Amino acid sequence: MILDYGPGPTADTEQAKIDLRKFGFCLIKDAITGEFFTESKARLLEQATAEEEMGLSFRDGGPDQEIKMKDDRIDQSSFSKGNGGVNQRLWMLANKGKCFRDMIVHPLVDELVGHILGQEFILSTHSANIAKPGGVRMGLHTDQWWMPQPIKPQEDYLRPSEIKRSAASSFVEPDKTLGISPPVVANCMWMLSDFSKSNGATELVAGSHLSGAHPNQQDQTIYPILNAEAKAGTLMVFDGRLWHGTGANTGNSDRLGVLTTFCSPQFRQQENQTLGLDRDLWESCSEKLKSRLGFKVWNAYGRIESSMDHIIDIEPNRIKELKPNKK
Ligand SMILES: O=C(O)CCC(=O)C(=O)O
Repeated sequence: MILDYGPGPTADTEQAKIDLRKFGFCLIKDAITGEFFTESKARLLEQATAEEEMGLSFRDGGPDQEIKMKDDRIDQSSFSKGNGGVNQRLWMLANKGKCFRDMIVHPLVDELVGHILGQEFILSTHSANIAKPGGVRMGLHTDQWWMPQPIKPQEDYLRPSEIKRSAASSFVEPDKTLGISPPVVANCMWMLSDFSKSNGATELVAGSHLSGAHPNQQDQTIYPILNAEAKAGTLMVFDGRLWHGTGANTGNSDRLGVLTTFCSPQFRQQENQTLGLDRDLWESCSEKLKSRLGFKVWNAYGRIESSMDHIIDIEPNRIKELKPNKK
């Protein structure tokens, strides 16, 4: 099931669907070109510089970066340049440029993410990862690490809220006779620079999406890791179960990637898109964009009052504590 080779880039979306099923990822060549490409790259670089200048820059992937704890929680200062962080992450891209909002509703997303998740899906995270020289491997993981594993009837199970990113042994070595979970997440990597092994192209293990297992977090040298090497303008779509992670940047140029991550509508979004959306953008958002951001009610979930709600308003009418009229 695990393969030591992957698919080549294609412009044929039917081939891409075959690649998704077999390898867990596909590469669409020239998915983002012309003005869309130029604007996206320029906007990303401009935003990254401004966030850095304003002390907002989030940095990870440093070789000596130490994770600091405060009150039993990871302290935000861990993810700074001063603390040894290298790769720059930008979050909540829905607020940071029309080009990024266009990625959320792109026809290739409709077709390929729709192929994995069905017609309805919502934005989980919209982020960029600028992998910079000196950045180390992120380590293989899946984007649905929180998904409960199949179990035997009557068998005790890991309580869902106790599932951890570090992957319990029952996740690393599951009982495969019980079957596997379906994908409930799909991810899109928009390559805004060439991706090469030396500049930190995404690492992945082809076919791992069908293994039912999660990668061991301690020793990953045993896996046949490939790098998603492709030209700028390529879109990589991948299954939420695929083992992947940022590669080490051993070169001297930045690797520019935008990650648009979707989940099916019954799961929780990683970024709180509905609360986080810049209120000034609401009027310009299409119904499709509002739906993808999570404003659309799905089978009565996500509603505020009536289960008949379709798209909830950004400033909903809240029925508060009421008292009947005195007779
Ligand atoms: O930057 C990449 O290549 C992948 C990033 C990733 O896997 C993640 O942020 O979870």
